[in-house]
Amino acid sequence: MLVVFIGPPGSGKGTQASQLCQHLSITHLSTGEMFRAAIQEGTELGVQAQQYMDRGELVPDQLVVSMVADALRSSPYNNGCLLDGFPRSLPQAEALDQMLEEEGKQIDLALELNVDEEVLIDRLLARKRPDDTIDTIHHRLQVYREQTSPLLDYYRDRGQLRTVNGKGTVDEVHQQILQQVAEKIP
Ligand code: B4P
Repeated sequence: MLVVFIGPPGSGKGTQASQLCQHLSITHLSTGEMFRAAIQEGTELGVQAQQYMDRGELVPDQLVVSMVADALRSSPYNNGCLLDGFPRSLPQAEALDQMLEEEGKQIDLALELNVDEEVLIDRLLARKRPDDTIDTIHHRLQVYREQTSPLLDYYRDRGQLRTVNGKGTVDEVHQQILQQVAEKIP
């Protein structure tokens, strides 16, 4: 089972991905977490990624795609995998499809977490991560609208998209996600 989560910053991708992966016993692959780990470890990738993350920009596609390709090659995801925060642009989605195609696989479900911007801003300001300043948040929301939201049509056209209202409590959203997963992947 291969699932991708799409949603603006603060929509709860990380929160819900952890719960779903635990529930289904599948591998959780979060590009945001991978970059934060690289920054923590002070690797070359971390140094490069940090300048983009601090500005609320997407890390360049080439860096993200090669990091994900390495992770998919090395991580045992035979039971399935949830990609949390990847893809975030059309070139990333195309690169992912190509990687999977080479292994005779494809995405089973692209799940959109839909949340109003006012709610997102409140959540992100409460989280207090270094990249959660008000200016950066506004920029990240704009980047989402411009670069990531076209993915919704990309996956809709392929019949892979399902949308969940991400505004409820963590548990309410989790229940909706389980329902979508059960309908799409019986
Ligand atoms: P990510 O780590 O993916 O983080 P995010 O989009 O900011 O947050 P997420 O949606 O996971 O929200 P969360 O569950 O934490 O990305 C960080 C940065 O890395 C990006 O800006 C970018 O620079 C870079 N990056 C990552 N992937 C990339 C890619 N593929 N290409 C290029 N660049 C990339 O929830 C947020 C808060 O809300 C939490 O405090 C949580 O507790 C709370 N919350 C969650 N659900 C809630 C609910 N239902 N009710 C109330 N609060 C809730």
